[in-house]
Amino acid sequence: MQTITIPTPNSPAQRFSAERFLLEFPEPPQRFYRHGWQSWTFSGWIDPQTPALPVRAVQFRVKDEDPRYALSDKHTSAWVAALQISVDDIVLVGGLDFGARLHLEGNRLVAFSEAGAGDWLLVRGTERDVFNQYTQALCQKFSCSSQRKSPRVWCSWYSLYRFIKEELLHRILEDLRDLPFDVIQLDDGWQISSGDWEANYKFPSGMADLAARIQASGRRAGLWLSPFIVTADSTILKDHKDWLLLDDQGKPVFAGRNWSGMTYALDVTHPAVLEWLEKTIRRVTEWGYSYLKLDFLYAAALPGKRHQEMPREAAFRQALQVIRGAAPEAYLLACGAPILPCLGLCDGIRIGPDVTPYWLNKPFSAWLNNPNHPSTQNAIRTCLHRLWLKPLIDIDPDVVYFRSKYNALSAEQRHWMRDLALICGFRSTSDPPHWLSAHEREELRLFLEQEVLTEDLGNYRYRINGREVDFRAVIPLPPASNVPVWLATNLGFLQTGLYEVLPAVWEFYR
Ligand code: 9PG
Repeated sequence: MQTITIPTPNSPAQRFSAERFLLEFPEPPQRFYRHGWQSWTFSGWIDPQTPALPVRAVQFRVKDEDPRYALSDKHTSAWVAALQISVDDIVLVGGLDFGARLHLEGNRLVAFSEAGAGDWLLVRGTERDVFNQYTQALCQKFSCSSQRKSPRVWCSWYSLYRFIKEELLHRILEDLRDLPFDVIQLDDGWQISSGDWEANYKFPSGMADLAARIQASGRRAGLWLSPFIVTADSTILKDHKDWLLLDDQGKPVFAGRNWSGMTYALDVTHPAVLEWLEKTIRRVTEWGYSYLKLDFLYAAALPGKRHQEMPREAAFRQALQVIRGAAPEAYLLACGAPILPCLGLCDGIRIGPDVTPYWLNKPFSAWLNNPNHPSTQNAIRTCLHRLWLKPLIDIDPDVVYFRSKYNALSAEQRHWMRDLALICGFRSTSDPPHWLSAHEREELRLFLEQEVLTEDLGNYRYRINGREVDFRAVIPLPPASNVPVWLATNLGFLQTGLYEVLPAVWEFYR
């Protein structure tokens, strides 16, 4: 394997093409910056002395990590990694092409590409400087504009979850009328199944009717879809088994478990799948939806046997291109998405796991060793480590809670999330106005309306409109645990049920 000499401090950045190379450092780094594969995957500085421990529950590994490396005993990073030699002395190795990965093995950094030779950037300097240079190099490849302004979004997920229905949305639309949202976005729960993208019985007037009502209120209508996964109850799974991505044994590739149950990945290189994809996206845009939240996108890039053999992230990119072609004017928000292959095609991307109306789901996150799982602390931590993406694409840190009703977050925790959203410049909430007190509603209005000036003070501290915010207390990861997996899983689901599902069910049936 080719060994590359470590640049000396202050030497200019290097660009070269390689398929695999090694950097050998005199000693292991003080800290290692690991970048997660997709939106939800943990990103941040870690202590390289701690072992690389897998997520303890199999069912979450696929949804949260790049499964090819999920059981690796080496710290693995997707596309880019950075090593801290000493304070303010950082070496960054950044892949500029799809399929780039990095392994840390003690004092050795091995960089390689799954997709053959690709371009790399190697740079040494301060943290800010090396990440800026990487962002600039990506900007040249994928083009980025400074003229972007993220939309302000009301999203149905973090209050109603799958318990949405037409009347409830009509009411919320009415209650929101004097709040300055640009988009009203329906999340998961409107469709017949993942795969059958038509209105279910809870939307008897159809999806076009709702889009028309949203547009009549002066906003863009937004819709959630997970176009690359199908559930067991979908027509595709019954009638088009040949559309599925297959594993080495010829079985459908499991794409993780979500709120609809077990999901399977589509083979997006199959011409019939691409044709169906195009039709599906055209249909929803014809209904009047011009903001599409595309979720569970990683499924298209999972390892597997494809109709047309090509690197998995290239297959993903090609499918995303078909979506872009079918909805050229729409705002595309990627979620659960491999980060680099979205650049230049999507307008925005989620850069962390889901927020929750509590700080940490300890059983799921701490006990199962899964910092990728929904929890407000996990969301803030990973997002803070991905702010370098901002010049390239709108960065969505997920929604901000203003409500104290049905919410176990403290005021300080809610403020951290709000401040993160201001730093990202992507502002959204899921709070139904009738869950807010008069004061909370005014806070929401101010959040949506205010002009924001932020400054990075270093070490997780920021200045926002003259006010200093310190996120240092958010960053530490909980210690490893050996609570039995079955117990942690059940207690984790119990926490989700009590804090997330119960209020939504109550709202749905009352
Ligand atoms: C809709 C949601 C929302 C959300 C997305 C995505 O089963 N799970 O562990 C699980 C975790 C996260 C998740 C879904 C399922 O979230 O990030 O904004 O759109 O899907 O289902």
